[in-house]
Amino acid sequence: MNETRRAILAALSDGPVSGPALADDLEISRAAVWKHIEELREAEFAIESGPNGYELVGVDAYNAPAIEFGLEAPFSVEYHDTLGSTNDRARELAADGAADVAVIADEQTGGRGRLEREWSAPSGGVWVSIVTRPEITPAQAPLYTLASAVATATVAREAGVDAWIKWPNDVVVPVGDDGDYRKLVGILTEMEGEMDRVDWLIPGIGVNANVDADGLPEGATSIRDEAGDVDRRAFVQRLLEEFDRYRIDLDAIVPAWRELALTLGQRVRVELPSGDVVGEAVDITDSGALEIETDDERVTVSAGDCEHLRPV
Ligand code: BT5
Repeated sequence: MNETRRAILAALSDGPVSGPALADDLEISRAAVWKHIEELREAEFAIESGPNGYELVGVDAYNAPAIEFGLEAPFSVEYHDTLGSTNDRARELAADGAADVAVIADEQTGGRGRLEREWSAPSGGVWVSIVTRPEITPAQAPLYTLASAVATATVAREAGVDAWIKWPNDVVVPVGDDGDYRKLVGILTEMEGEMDRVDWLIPGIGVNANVDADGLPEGATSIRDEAGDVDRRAFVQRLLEEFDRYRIDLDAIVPAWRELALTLGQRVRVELPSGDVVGEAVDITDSGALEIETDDERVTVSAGDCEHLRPV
């Protein structure tokens, strides 16, 4: 956002301020203040003119200036009403050298899951991809996926949803006690780097927020269906704040993940190119790999599709 408009918002966040006072503080003309206020109103900041000056009465919008305003994490926001895939756009920005940008869309027309699968992303969801340039090794990259899952599950719980994590990258809502679930969130992490260093890493997080689960693929649920609509601006702000908190404290990720894990203690089947591994999920390692106790041995798997099975 333009620095002057940011400064005006900062001033208004403490209560009403008169036009002349703003002009004095920011060393601009009163006409310029008026012009910036008009532009903020166009960006859907509800600014009223009262006896004490301009007053910010609400932020209803879901767009870049609104999400950046009051965001307590160091990300800039690029917002689109519609986009093919936020991950594709984030990759373009990463290739141009960008860092710490959250690409957010109201709707995606070509949302992607893992392994070229489709991700359904109608208007009303929270579809966000975060361009990061972390100082980690590629082996640590799965931690960023776990951090995204922890952040999203935490914020979904704040919204009143009984959210849990299914290893490695889904946030789900349990159905019954047998490990069955509906999928609320999918995460697609993409990266580029060399053997010993990550160049960029993009967690792409898709939350079925204010959408009807009926219109989504079978087995999906949404925040609307579980707990009613959320304020998407506040939701995505909290998500970015929680993600930021964990990426600067990598040691905190796995313990937090364990607390939220639906998978631990479950009988699971993980599909690997070398064949399926079936057994009880007993733990995850410091780098986020799943440890499975099969009939014969303990196997560590670092990636793959994981299915929860009914207990035997
Ligand atoms: C994922 O893949 O779960 C990762 C999804 C990542 C989506 C985000 S949205 C923001 C960013 N931009 C993108 O283009 N992508 C990311 P996977 O584990 O492969 O699961 C995909 C499967 O989930 C599909 O084959 C469907 O069965 C199912 N699915 C598709 N859309 C869904 C939805 N909205 N909710 C629940 N399940 C869905």
